[in-house]
Amino acid sequence: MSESSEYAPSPWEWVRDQVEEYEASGGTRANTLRDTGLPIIVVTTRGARSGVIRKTPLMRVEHEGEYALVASMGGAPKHPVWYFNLLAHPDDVWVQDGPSPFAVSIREVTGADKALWWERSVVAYPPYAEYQAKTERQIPVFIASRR
Ligand code: F42
Repeated sequence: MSESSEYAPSPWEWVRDQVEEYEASGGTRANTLRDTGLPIIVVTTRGARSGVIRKTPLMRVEHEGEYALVASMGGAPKHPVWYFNLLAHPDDVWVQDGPSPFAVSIREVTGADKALWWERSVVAYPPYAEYQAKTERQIPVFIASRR
């Protein structure tokens, strides 16, 4: 089942539509979060249980060719599902930042490394700070590096 290439679009319409338009335009349209003007990337994961392909837009937090994947979900009390997909299938992850997706290796950061990437994340997308303030969970951050 984990070899499935079936794509299961997000149940959230605005997310599904953003992925569709971003992909169809090679990243030239639908490449910001709504009217913020701040850039996004699209991350592909494999479902932890279903094994199907999932696509998740995230804010673009790039530094020297690496990307932070911030599991903020607007400061909700629970981690987003894609966080668990990354843990379950770390070797099946792609990032699209422009015309086409590329395979990445991922690592979750903690301690000083996380503090540094958190700072970069908040510079890229200031509301992350508010999201962390409003939830008791520690918002996880993964780093994606091109393979
Ligand atoms: N979310 C963030 O967390 N951080 C961001 O920086 C961010 C930016 C952003 C920018 C643009 C945009 O359009 C959306 C943005 N989002 C951001 C929202 C993000 O794209 C996700 O929609 C959000 O984080 C929620 O992710 P989620 O994985 O929890 O999505 C839910 C709604 C979802 O897709 N649920 C599916 C469903 O059918 O209910 C299940 C998906 C799934 O992966 N299931 C797994 C499987 O095996 O298939 C496991 C199921 C299980 O129970 O274990």
